[in-house]
Amino acid sequence: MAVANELERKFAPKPTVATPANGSSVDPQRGAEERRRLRTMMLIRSFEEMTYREYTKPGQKIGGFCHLYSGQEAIAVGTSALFDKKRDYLINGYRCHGHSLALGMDPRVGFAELFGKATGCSKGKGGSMHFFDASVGNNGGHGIVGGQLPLGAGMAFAQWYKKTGGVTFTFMGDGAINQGTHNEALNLASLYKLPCIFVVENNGVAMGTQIERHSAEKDLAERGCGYNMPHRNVDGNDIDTVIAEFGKAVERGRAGEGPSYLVANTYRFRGHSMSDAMKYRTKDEMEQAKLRDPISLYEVRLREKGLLTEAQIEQMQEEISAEINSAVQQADADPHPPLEDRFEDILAEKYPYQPK
Ligand SMILES: Cc1ncc(C[n+]2csc(CCOP(=O)(O)OP(=O)(O)O)c2C)c(N)n1
Repeated sequence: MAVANELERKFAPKPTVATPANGSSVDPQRGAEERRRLRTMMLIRSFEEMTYREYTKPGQKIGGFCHLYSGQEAIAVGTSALFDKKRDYLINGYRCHGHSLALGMDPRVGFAELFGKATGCSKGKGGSMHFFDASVGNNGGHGIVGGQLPLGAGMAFAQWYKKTGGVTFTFMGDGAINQGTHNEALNLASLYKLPCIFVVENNGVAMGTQIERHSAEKDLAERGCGYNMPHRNVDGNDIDTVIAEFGKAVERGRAGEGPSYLVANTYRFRGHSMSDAMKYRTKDEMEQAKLRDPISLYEVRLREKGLLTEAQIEQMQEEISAEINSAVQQADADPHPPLEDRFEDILAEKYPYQPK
């Protein structure tokens, strides 16, 4: 199956170094973790590109809004390298497929959610914007821009109150920082020294509105000023930088020193949602962005370090293609939720709400 391979290859620059032609000269254990990270980024890309195909083909089986993460993978996978599933939390906007896969969601479960099937992560009732898996601390995607920020601060409050040592990654887009919730959440999180890591995934546009047209301050890390917490820009296309910089924020949070504000600068290769002709972009801008594709950058780096061979990358691509194809087929064959369950899981049954 060539689709996923082609799409991955499309963005990949030719490696600039001579690399071993097969796995014989590479110790299979050396670099295993790095190759796993690369593989997860590739898996996310393939999942998203397959989602694009499924959404746009005749007889479309995916309904509702759908926002793809292609181009931003290093941020989610870098986060997952630091994430402790037993005590950390993650909360997100609606561009949430990549983070869920990075935390280990089975692609079949993801496609089932997109297809509205009972086996989906939200039993097929949430769709693209509501990928959740509370069992690993994934508190999901949220459709209201900026709505997740106070929730993230609240979850970090619970971690602080219960002294769990956990941290909460609260993701948002660059557009979300203009919401009032941004001010409220950052202020309280810092005032109470909550273990909240605010991550702005700055892909340069809020829908089609460039930063220059939506933020009075162009350096978005500066938007963290005034909250008495570390605030900095991070290269969001470089997974090693993401891990190093986010890692400092994790340490700070776990040590009870309070929140951090990180602006991960990146680019999205697809439109905002599925009906976006991207007229706000030039061809030149897109070409330049592809040169900094996070997957290609990491692939080249691993090759240069002798941690990856041509044979290994080809094997990964083949495995991922098979995995994604099989996930789509299985999800497609899965059942829809029974009609009588249509009002289940929609509203809290009990009022006032009784926590278990
Ligand atoms: C409160 C609210 N206002 C408007 C919208 C419509 N809307 C959906 S996405 C979006 C742009 C957000 O862009 P950004 O925060 O940069 O996130 P990205 O899509 O780049 O991940 C807008 C305005 C919404 N969902 N919620």
